[in-house]
Amino acid sequence: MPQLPKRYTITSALPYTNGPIHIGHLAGVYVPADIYSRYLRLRGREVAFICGSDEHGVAISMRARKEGISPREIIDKYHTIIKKSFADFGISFDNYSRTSAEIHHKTASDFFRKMYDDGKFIEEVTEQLYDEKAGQFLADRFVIGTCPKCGNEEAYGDQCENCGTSLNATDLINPKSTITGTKPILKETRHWFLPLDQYDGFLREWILKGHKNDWKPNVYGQVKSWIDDGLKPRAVTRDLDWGIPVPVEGAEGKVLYVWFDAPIGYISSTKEWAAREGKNWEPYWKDEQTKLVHFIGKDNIVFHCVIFPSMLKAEGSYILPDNVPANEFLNLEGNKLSTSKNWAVWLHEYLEDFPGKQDVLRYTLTANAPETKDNDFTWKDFQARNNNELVAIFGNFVNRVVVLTNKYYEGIVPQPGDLAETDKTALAELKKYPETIAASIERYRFREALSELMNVARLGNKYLADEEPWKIAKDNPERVKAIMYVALQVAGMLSVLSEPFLPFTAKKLQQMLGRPTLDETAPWDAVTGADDLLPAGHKINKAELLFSKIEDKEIEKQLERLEQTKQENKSDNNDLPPQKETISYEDFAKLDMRVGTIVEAEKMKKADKLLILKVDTGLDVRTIVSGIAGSFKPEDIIGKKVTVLVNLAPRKLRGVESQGMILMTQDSAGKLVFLNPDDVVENGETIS
Ligand code: B3M
Ligand code: ZN
Repeated sequence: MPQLPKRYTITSALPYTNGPIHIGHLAGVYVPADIYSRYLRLRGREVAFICGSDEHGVAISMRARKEGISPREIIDKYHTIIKKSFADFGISFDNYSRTSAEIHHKTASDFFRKMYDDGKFIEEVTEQLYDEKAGQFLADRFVIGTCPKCGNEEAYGDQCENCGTSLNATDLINPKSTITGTKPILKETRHWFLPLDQYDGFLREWILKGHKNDWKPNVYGQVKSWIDDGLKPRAVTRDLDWGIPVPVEGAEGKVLYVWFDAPIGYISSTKEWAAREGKNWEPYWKDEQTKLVHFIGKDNIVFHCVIFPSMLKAEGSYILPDNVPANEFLNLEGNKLSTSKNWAVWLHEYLEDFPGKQDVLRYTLTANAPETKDNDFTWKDFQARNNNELVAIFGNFVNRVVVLTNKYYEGIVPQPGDLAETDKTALAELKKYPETIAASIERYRFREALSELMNVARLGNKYLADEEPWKIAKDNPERVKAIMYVALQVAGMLSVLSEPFLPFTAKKLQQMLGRPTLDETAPWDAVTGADDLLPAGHKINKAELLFSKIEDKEIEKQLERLEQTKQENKSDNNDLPPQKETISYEDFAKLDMRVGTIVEAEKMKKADKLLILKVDTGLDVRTIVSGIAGSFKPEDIIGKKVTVLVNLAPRKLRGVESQGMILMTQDSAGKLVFLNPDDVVENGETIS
């Protein structure tokens, strides 16, 4: 078993209280952080698992404007909903605070003040974007424009969510106010800047040299590219009326930048917890022996790996994170999750439709976690994972063991007598799992860890299927005792190892097995190598179902709901481009459009977006290169009827000549859709 530090501070990103929580949040941040924390507690470590609501910043002000209520009402509303969702899904925070709390205002103010007194900021009057119509400076989400790095036209004033680059509002090309839609002017204002350029050497030494091998490649790569691009001073104050006042004279009407105060929220939340528990918070943030780990989504990497560590370094008395295992994003049914488009599975709504099935969602989200690349959640996969894995493997095994033990021995674990080779092999294999799963968790590979957990259940299932105790119950009762004893040990192991992943199930299973409550300080270590997890003579309880089948109609209901969301988005989509200028009939008649069929399709090498198609146009079979690989897999579109513009001048794309264009439109979520006539139309028919 790997040796571990004695103490851990584990943080998970503080969610903005500008909406409820959906499956993307859970999969990317909170479930992995919870698995990690629960595992460490089972290993007897001192753990502070910390979170809270992020209640400042423009995200909140904007939501308040949208709902027509005050920021205070917004944060109270969503803080309550979010906190409840976390509790409902068994996210085992030691403390869930909020950045509007007094202790946070004080901690963040003091932090700023200490840096200020130590001369760590640059104070400067610069020109910033100003909305004359709203009478307000624009920063962060109050301004959008084109990202100078990747060309995304909807980059925010502090960050481009497309390429992850952290920006200053004045970097945006064609900035536009999101309050009034007008073009901002430049106006002078005084602010305090953190001179990140002065931390270049520190960051290179600490991350680029020190964490090259233990940080995830996606995190390391992003950080390296920012540092290599050259770090610039960054304003840590704002002209806004919502936030923590800048604790300096002459700063009236100014507040701390939300990304300055929010990460300090981890510290305030730890303080709040320690005060409540009668503990000292300081070792959790200041003792070099403590391991600090930040769980976040990939859009938060720069803040946790560059800005916050530079603040901690500047302040001088804090430890730095040991790791920042950021995840990629989860999509839903092929499209990006979106709060504003309501393209999401909201946790509070999920529980209405699937009461008591928290672990099924935790399981599916972990099995599909976007650990190394963006991943997709589909309802069909959710159903299959429940029915074919949780019900058919885990649940089925446990149920057989418990039912048979009750039937044969009135629930008493039998004395096994001599063990056969197969029994010894099974027990030996079983003993390896605590270590195997631990190794995966330690490396933040939660999908891998979960699949190893399922292998424990598979081992049990296969063992019972091979030994078939029910067939020899009458003729060979001694043999059956040994078999049932071994199977019970597997169930006992499952009841401990499943706890980080499936806490509700583990609890039920522990109750069913009548395990003496695991009062050992480190149950995970205790079960490793234990020969008698459930000793002979121990009494278990009656069987209870751990999982139940999810029917097709339940899944259809969810798919219908999403379909309805798509329709709604379509009907209130005001973003349609304006009509183009009028053309003559002659202009139109120049277009030669035909019905065709895709007969071959393959990916263009080294081009993510392009497919090389062979299309039967009725006139010929020709090559068309089409930028649709983001929406379709080649094998799915062979045989599809499409509309082709056949007289477009040929052009070469990546060396392949494209002889025409397939006409496309898109659905409300941006997924491409063919204009495909009914199959009754023959290839080559003209469109006019
Ligand atoms: N509230 C951003 C987000 O929800 C932010 C995280 C703060 S962590 C200190 O993406
Ligand atoms: Zn960008």
